[in-house]
Amino acid sequence: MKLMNSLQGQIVTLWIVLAVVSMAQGQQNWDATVGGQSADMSKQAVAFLPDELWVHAGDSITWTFNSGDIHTVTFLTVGQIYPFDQSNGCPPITESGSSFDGSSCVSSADLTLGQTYQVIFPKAGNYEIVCLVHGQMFGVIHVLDPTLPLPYDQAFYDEQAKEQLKGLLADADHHHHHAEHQHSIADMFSARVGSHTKSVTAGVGEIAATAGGQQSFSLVRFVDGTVAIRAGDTVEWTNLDPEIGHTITFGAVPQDLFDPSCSPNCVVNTDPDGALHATITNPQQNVHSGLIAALLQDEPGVPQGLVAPPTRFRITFTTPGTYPYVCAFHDNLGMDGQVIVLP
Ligand SMILES: [Cu+2]
Repeated sequence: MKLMNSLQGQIVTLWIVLAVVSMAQGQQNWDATVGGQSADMSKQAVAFLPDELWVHAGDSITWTFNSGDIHTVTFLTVGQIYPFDQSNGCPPITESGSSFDGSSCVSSADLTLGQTYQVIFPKAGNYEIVCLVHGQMFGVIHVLDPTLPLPYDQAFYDEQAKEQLKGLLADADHHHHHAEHQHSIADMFSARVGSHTKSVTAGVGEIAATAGGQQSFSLVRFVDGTVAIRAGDTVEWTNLDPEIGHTITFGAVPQDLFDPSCSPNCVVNTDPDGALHATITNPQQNVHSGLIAALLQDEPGVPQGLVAPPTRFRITFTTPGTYPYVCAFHDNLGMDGQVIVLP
């Protein structure tokens, strides 16, 4: 009996020691990552990696950004409208080390390769993490009372982040097939409307679901982006990425990246099927498509929208010459191409 008591006493003491240790660990910092990419930056993982973590109230998470493409770490309040752009997002941007307890939003700026952002979670709750640049990129942070056990440790999350990144970037081959398939459909369609049209895929992507949110893969390239045509022919660019918008930009990059523009002495018209269409008469003209994006999915409770932004951009070239172009959003990742107009 006495032995039992002493044993029980030791167990209780051990339990208290463990509890104190785990409470002390309750003020722990966790590490997670945002985005990832291949060496040439063409393949982008548009994701929080991992996108679901369990931490204790009082803990913090430090996110390290791992891609040339920009992202944000943002926690909006329940009922807050997801903004159209960063500038009316969570104003103003909150500094790294801010606390989020659900009562007011916190958000990093647009961050890129090597930058970090930390958030402290003082209050238990389940909080969605979003990126204000990419609407289909989100996850969840479960903040538990410090007396409750946590299911995973840092080593688990490190491994999971690595696996998820590998999985997303490995989708690349599949996506190339996808692009070629679409390409041939576009050519068939073009053949019916006129044989003088060339198609270029302006980005390809795919969204993957996880239990905690969504992650996606993007090929940030003009697929077969260098084309040779005859004067008078038309090139058509189509975005096949459900996550990332692109531009097709010849000449000077304008201030306003989201709207189409053309100068001097040219206009961007809208074709009957909703595609934008410009005519370039010389290599000195500046032609900008504005945002070209795959149509967004409908969401329950959200009003039916216009069929916008445009999915396709067409340019008819009337004059022989060499016409280099870029995506004004992703020039830094090497997203460019060239149109060679033969007589
Ligand atoms: Cu782009």
